[in-house]
Amino acid sequence: MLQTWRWFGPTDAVSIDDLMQAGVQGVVSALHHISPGDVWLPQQINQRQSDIAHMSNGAASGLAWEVVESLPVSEDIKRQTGDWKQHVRNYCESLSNLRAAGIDVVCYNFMPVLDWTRTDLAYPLANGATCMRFDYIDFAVFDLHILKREQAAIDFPEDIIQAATTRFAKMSEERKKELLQNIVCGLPGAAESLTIEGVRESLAVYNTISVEQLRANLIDFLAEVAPHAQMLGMRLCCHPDDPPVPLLGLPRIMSTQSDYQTILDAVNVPSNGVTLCSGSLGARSDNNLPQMMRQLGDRVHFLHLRNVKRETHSLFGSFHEAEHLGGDTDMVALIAAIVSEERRRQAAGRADVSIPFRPDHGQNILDDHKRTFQPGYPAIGRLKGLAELRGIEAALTHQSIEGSVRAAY
Ligand code: DNO
Repeated sequence: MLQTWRWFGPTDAVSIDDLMQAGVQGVVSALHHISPGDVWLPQQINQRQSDIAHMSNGAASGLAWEVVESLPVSEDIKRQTGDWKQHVRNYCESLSNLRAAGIDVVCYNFMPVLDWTRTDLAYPLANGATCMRFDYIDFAVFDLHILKREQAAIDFPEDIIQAATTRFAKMSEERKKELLQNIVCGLPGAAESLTIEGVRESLAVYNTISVEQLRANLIDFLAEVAPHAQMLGMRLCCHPDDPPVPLLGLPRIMSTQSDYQTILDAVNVPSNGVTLCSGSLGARSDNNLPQMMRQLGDRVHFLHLRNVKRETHSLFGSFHEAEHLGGDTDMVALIAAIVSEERRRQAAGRADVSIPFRPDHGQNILDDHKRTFQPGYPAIGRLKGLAELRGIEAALTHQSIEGSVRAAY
């Protein structure tokens, strides 16, 4: 497992010097300033590589840009509108430029309009830490009473609608504003930052796009870009929907194991792969992450290791981002499945034996409370996550227990 860390570029509050002290082995980054649909030019890519390769005193960091997260897919490509064909050609050109710079792994998502969605960015926990949270009732308040989406009432269970109506009646103006901001503001990695009017307009454009249509559009996109990536020797990996359910009436197509299987089978080349994000997928009680790793492992090119605690017993409901080894996903079993997959790759003589992973998100703890980070991306909370995750891998691959782990998984 290659221990990587997401770095948002020179403006990131966590510096390359910090990453070195955290002991990371590689960097995940993106050129967030380039609009979706535009080409990433060689000199822009090289500049970011140089930023990653150097510490603040100019000395070599020894770190490289290992994974692109994300090379965003434009809304036009997702809808097949406007200049979408040109955007696909541009996507292929960006891939060629990245490959020429020595970067092989590219993450993207196919979520319409919104990237990941939370109702709280700093939810206080009993021990003083804060974390990101999705409160299903607050989300219903937003959809039914703030956004006032016409079809919203048919998308929520009756008890959630009742609870949302009661809660909205007592909600302070301040919380209403905060809720709006948390849900519609461009979150880290989001391709586009949105206002409420912007959300309404963007949602309206998807009114006519069904789940089947969106899936067909993803397959059309992959039918062009995956063979190109394969020819270049690159690996593409689709990030799941976060959270993995339909939201705001938008179609969602990457929420379950069978969603992934459909897409992998439709464009059946090794470069068409998966970003296994245990936190996103783990918000649904029917997603079994170790099993997904065993079933899809062959095509998992990138891992986001994170945990969520589901707060209800339903298939989907409120959840919060737990500590990396807390929450509802059995992280030890998941890492054991990853280690097994890497063993299989080694035996098969594959070049991509070491799968890049990053500690995805982290709770704000200790000095994180005194600094401003991208929501979900504090320095110490993530460092704690990385330390715990690498500890599991070290234990599972230790020679004294390796045989028993192989037998168990
Ligand atoms: C959030 C991230 C996502 C992710 C994109 C990938 O923390 O996991 O924003 O980067 O969905 O395309």
